[in-house]
Amino acid sequence: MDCMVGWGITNESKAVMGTKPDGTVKYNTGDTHHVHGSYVDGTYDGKYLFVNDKIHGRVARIRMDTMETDKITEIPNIQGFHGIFTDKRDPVDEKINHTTRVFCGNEFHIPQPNDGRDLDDPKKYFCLFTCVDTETMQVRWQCKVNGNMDLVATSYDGKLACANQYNTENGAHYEDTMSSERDACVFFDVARIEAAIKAGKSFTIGDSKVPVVDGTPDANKDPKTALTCYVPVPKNPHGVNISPDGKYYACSGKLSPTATLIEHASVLKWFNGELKDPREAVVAEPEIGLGPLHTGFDGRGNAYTTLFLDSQIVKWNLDAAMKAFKGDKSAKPVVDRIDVHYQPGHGFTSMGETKEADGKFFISDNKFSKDRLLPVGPLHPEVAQMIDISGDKMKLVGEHTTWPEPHDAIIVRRDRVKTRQVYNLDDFPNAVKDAKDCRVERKGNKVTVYLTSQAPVIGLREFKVKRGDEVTIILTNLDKVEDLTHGFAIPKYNVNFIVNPQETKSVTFKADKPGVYWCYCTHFCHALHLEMRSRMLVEK
Ligand code: RUQ
Ligand code: CUA
Ligand code: CA
Repeated sequence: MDCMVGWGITNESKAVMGTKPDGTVKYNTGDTHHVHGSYVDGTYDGKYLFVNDKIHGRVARIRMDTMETDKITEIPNIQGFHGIFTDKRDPVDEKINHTTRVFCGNEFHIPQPNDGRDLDDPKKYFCLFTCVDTETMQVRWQCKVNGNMDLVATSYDGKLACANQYNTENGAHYEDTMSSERDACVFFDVARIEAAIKAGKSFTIGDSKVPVVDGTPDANKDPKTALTCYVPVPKNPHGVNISPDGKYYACSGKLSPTATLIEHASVLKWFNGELKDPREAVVAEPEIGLGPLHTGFDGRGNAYTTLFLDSQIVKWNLDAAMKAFKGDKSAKPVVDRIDVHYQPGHGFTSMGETKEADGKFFISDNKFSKDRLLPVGPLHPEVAQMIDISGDKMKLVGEHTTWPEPHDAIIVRRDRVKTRQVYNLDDFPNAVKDAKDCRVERKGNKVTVYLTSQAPVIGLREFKVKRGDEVTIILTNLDKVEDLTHGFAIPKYNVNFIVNPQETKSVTFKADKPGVYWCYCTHFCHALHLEMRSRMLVEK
């Protein structure tokens, strides 16, 4: 719930969030981690952003023109939705050079269906990798895998999606999750999965109608028909990111001081039966420091990885790492290090997840601030730090506090962001288009109050309802001036939302308390902002 915008309060936001039969919002908690944009030709098209909700397994779509969430999809059969990434083109129809899928990695393995069966048998639990359609926001398919998935990455040719996995042991306790020396980065052959589903080689789980294919290692031993390929990576790896040239995936070791570089072309070769062992797709594994987590690229052949334990960003060169892997003792992969404050998690470069990586900036999202700021109580703000990576040496150039904990972000070049500043009145079927149309309409005990706001006036100076009425207020902001937002709050009725220029929003509530209630503007809009009010008169 966000009173600043009325998210979770207005009928429009409730429709996006989903409601329970009693009309209340289904979930009012969330746990977002990663955000990624939609693509055309390997770079951001400025249309959508997608963000995951780990706790409830939901994916939200944000319209980039208004920077508002317009759809939320709850994914069936999963718990703990961690990594998310959009595809970058269609693997089946190469002419479609834009995003139509968003891939969702599932972290917590559960019994399937999770209806009380197999509670004490974690070896029977499993995770699902999910594909959601970016336009309809319907779930297209799911793929059963071994292990717990962390981050998701996608290739520039649309052929592969992948996820790093830290619990290929399928352990239920942390010591079990660390029992093997290697886990994996699992690759999904998107076209093959979709062909298998078309051919009806799928099953369903519980009440869900989503087709599921089997992507477990045992069912995918023959490369020529395999839907998945598990490339071993040491140990409880964290993060997987693809280089802007589309050639390499970097997986961080987390519990190993290494990064693992996996070659895209080699993974494709494995799927074609030209490579015997997925291990042959690993082309470098440099030692880079302690607790490596996430990697950004500069488009000049260098990678920048966050080191959680060392509290550093390490810059390493891909070519040198590949030479060293082949045995060249003179090759030195690590070229620079810089301290950050402290314990970085995600790190990312400007436009670094597109073909247009510009090599200008890297941002380190740090998990601890410790002594960095004035003490403000037990809960410290965290810091994000900006590093200039344009030269040979990394330079810290900016720092700001953030809410705990800054998780992930992308840096998008500003010409890719084309927002609109004023809504279109016609986009809202329920708009009150003229202040003269303000009125109260009653049907039985259902009352609709049509209101407008135009600084400093709310369309009705007062309106009367009866105790027990179900009241819907529809409010259109008739101001056309950029940034001229009005708010609307009703004390004791838990109503507080804003309406932007030329926008319409509505709220519905029960008039259960008789008396006078001053409906007031919450957003400083005019010299007469404090005077911008109406009265709701509730008869007893
Ligand atoms: S991830 S802090 Cu799993 Cu976002 Cu790394
Ligand atoms: Cu309208 Cu303040
Ligand atoms: Ca493990």
